[in-house]
Amino acid sequence: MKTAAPATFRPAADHRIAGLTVWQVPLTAHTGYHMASGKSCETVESIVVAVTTASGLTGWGEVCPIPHYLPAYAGGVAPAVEELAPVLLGADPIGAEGLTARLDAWLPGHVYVKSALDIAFWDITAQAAGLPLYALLGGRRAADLPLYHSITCIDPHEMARIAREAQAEGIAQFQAKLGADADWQADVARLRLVREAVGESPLVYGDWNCGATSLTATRVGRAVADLDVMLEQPCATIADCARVRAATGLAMKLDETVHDTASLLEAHERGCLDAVALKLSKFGGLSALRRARDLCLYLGPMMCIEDTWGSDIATAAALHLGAATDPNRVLNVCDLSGYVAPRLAPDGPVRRDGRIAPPEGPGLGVTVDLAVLGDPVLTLGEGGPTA
Ligand code: 0XW
Ligand code: MG
Repeated sequence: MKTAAPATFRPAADHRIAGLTVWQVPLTAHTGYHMASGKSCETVESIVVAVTTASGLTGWGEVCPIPHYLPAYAGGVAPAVEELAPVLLGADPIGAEGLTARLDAWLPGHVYVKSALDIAFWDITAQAAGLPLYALLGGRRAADLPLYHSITCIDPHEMARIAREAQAEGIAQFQAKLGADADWQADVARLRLVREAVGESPLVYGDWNCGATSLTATRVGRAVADLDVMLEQPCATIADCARVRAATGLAMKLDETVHDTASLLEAHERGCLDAVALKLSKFGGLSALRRARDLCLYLGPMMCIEDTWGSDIATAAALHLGAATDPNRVLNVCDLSGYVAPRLAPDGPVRRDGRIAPPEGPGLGVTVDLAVLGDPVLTLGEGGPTA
């Protein structure tokens, strides 16, 4: 019997990449934001990428590296996009993962650059499907998501005041930055006063951003071992963080040192992965973060789904993945766009009663304000949207 040849599927539109545009936008924090080892994000450069298709779609991406924080810097994005142009122009972004894999083959590493591009590919894919991005990342699992509030490392009493203020707005998770003044007893006071300020039920944790030795972190941890607090990334290696966890008995969240499958597995094996920060630009975009999310569902840590810093595009991308993740396993998300000005998309989501929801339109669902972006630093192919 003769069977008919399978019909070749032809997409209704040509979604190949026709143009790329890159902007650099300074974001200024509403209040000072100090971390250990002199790191701060008063004003940092965010890189915005628009990927336009022959079919007329525009996919948006954003990466905002904090200086001295991770192996990433804002000035590296535009040259890397230019280096990747031969692979990008004319390529099919639909499905995102395939094209991001081709970028990895052409230019290994540079995951923070790929993060912005990969987010834009997902935005295009979901717009082409006419669906909000969360629908392609597993489907909506929660109406909205719990936020944490990050508290700059300053005078302990001031930090307690900020915690109370955020709590009055509905926040129930508090990240106290530690170690900025290299005074371990001040860090003890920070954890005690914030814990006391918000009462028994909320989650309180102290984040050293790699800035402590295992000795200092252990002294602080043992001095507050009577409290219900979690420690975040005290030291610069997973091994040292594991020693602090074992010596203090306090739950541990890892952030900077966990950025791929191997580091997730190592942290899990060393027993110091009670919680984890899954940041888009640390792993390499939504494709990589979706895989990390799935591995974490198996390994067991509670997940903070966010990015390093940024405005509405990075925030929306993380919220879509957060909303498509088992809510029992989402520790929290971050409204990065609420910490900084300007807003890239005035219609982007905002915190309400300590919670936030992803945008509802097709794709990322944010309307980027071109006037805020200024002049592009790079235009390739047919370029992109103009004001
Ligand atoms: C990356 N940060 C400095 C900004 C977010 O608010 C959280 C924080 C961290 O290191 O966890
Ligand atoms: Mg952290």
